[in-house]
Amino acid sequence: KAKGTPYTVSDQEVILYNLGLGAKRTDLKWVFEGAEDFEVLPTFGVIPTFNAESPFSFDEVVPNFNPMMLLHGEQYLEIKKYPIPTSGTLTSYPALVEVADKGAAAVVVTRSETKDSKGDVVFVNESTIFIRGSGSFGGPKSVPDRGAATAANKPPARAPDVVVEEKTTEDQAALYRLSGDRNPLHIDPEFSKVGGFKDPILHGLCFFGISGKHIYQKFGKFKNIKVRFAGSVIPGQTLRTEMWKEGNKVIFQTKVVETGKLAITAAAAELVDGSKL
Ligand code: HDC
Repeated sequence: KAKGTPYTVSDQEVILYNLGLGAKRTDLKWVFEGAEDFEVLPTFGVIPTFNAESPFSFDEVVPNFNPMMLLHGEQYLEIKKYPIPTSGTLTSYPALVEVADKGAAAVVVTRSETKDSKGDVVFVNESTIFIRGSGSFGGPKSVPDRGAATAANKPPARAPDVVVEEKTTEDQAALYRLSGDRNPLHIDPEFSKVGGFKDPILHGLCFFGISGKHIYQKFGKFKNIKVRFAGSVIPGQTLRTEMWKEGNKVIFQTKVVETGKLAITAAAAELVDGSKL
């Protein structure tokens, strides 16, 4: 049995994560440990496992692996238990699920459970990593259906029910990386250039978290959330989260206002209390 990697949460990790998702000094419940309703934004569920030791390395599972060609493709997060702990130890157990061959790229899916000190599962994560230039190895063309983690979540034809716009800051990635993702793609212009980007791009999990914050603000807690990263975001750009409430589910997509391009597609969150709004 895998050993698991412990991650210690304290108000420091909580506040840093919330700031990374654009919390303001006036959002006391997100930035002041003395606030009565102090809390971490729910997408924090991706952080403990992000900091966990991977049971494999990419060059063992795909050909021609180049870290500069790696992009985050999709993310699914399940939150099994509220409230999310703001202190204590959370242990993650990542495992390889699938490697698919998209011709020009490889897609690698991992799954991880994160447990609290009682041994209860608090978070389940499934991450899809898109590795350009690592395909054509004769692998399966697609990944099997995994329910909510792979759902298409097509938005309805009507105009969105709720829209939230938020401008990221030019320093958003510089701040977000301190929650554990030190990939140079998000900070080093030399690295991002080789990866095909004029400027360092924002972490997928940062704009996933900002959209998740918009859903949380408008609809309350969610049991799970899934996104596809369809386009990149440059720190400083404005995100527009468009949301449609369909029963217990909020289907959403996120656009970059300055370009009109989609950054998140095929996305949805299932609400804990679907009756809100
Ligand atoms: O969609 C394109 C794109 O640019 N997306 C945005 C990527 C991005 O900005 N991500 C966030 C930033 S990167 C990041 O945060 C990395 C982080 O630091 C590290 C995470 C690693 C953690 C490791 C711990 C586990 C792109 C380039 C992804 C795809 O575009 P195209 O090449 O044009 O692909 P397309 O021709 O449309 O489709 C080819 C096949 O691939 C499937 N696909 C497309 N987008 C996908 C995807 N699969 C998964 N995720 C995506 N985002 C398509 O469905 C298609 O497959 P099929 O032929 O079977 O239909």
